[in-house]
Amino acid sequence: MDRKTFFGVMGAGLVGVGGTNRFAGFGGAPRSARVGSIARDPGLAGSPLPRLPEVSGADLTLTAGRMTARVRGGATEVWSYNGQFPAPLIRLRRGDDARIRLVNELDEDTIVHWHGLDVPEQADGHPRFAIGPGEAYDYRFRVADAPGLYWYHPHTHGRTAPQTYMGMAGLLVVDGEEEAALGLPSGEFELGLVLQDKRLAAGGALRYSPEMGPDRMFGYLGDIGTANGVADAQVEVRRGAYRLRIVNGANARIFDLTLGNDLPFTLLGSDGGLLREPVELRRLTLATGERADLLVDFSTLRAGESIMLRSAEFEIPGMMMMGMQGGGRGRGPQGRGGGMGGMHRMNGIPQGGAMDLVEFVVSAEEGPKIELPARLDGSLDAPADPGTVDRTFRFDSRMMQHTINGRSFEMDRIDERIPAGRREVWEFVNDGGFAHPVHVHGGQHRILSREGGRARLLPWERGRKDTALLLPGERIRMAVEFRHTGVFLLHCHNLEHEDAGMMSNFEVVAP
Ligand SMILES: [Cu+2]
Repeated sequence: MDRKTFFGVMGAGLVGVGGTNRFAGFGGAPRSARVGSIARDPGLAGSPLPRLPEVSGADLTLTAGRMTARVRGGATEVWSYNGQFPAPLIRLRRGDDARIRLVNELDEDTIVHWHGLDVPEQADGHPRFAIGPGEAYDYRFRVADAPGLYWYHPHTHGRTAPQTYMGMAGLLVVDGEEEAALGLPSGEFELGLVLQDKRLAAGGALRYSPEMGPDRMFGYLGDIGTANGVADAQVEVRRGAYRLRIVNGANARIFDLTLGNDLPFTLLGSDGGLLREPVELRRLTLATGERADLLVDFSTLRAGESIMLRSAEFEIPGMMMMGMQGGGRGRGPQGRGGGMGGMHRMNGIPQGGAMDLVEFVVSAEEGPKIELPARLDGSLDAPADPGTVDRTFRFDSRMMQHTINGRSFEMDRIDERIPAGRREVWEFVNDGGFAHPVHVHGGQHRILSREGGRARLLPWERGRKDTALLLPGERIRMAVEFRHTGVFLLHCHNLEHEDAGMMSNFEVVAP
């Protein structure tokens, strides 16, 4: 059954896909024949990809506020930082003392989380530190993390999804000498990309209006892909090597990234810096919160050729699906295996639907040639696996509830206590029908194993990780260790799940 048929026959029902064991979607060969390259006139149709404005975090003020921008079509209100949309890329150097002041000019509470950085409790952006309108919060931390791609976004309890969706999502790059020695593409040949999906109202207004049914269960899925805040993004590239530094900053959308013409790309790094060695790929799954550091060589292409970075179609076996044909509650066949009772119309392109993200148009000019070394980060060893489990966390979504070990988040409840400096193995289990990208605060961790579902680690999961995609039926073990004492968070990075309470406090205590 091909995908179109699949969605077509779902009607309004909610049905498990457990019988389908085909898994070409993730990490396999692209199935869509429509991915291709076409010769075209540069500069037609699309919107220029905005280059991210860059600032240094050594002494920085970030002011959260509303502004007007253009995503596609007319002007729309967006929320961002420092009056810049897309939000600025913050550059730090390993060893820097970061001094960042957050000023809140929104008319609701907010707080910023530095996603992936190993920072003290006071600098982690826990929602209990959220500040009100007109207030400021000072972050001070020593940059201890490996050079790599991190990001920042709000962590306001119950409001992380709308704030991030409205534009408050920025890249954070940690630079360092060990990485500079590799001679990777930089300057105009280093492109930061914040990938998201959006729904636009008539006239191009950005809209965040989740409905109780599908939006609450699947998360807020959009109709269009955006890169650095714009739809139909298009960028001219020279015939040479580019470094693409990508975050999936979407609320709920999982991207299965491919390049047109099945052009291969090289994976350099993932969440917490470079991999041990480069890996050539044609497809890479990036769940919300995850990052990918890619090298793409456009030198094999002809001037005028156009290559689309897009999310290819994929299926998630065992995932609950809702049809697009519903149209109202209580009509159509009752779903099998659904726990939702009523019928809902699917909003946005379903999870796994194809989506264009950025079009690269190749110019006649030559770009840099890069000889990659066999080793990128030689200090990154395979993590030791004791074969044990210290703690188990069950992620479950049913009846409009999203829980970890059966409980919803409470601001003042500590669910686990962990001694600082002790290496533990945490197990994440998904017995339900929804995808959960699991994010652990407190720095970088290592994924040890995956059982069930995809039943293996993917190439982009072999480096330092702070976010791990847990699909239905999967069981992931992750080695964690915390340096700073205090209260930190474990949560689902589907932002609607997170806001609904799929989040847990753990306290790191002195050993
Ligand atoms: Cu989730």
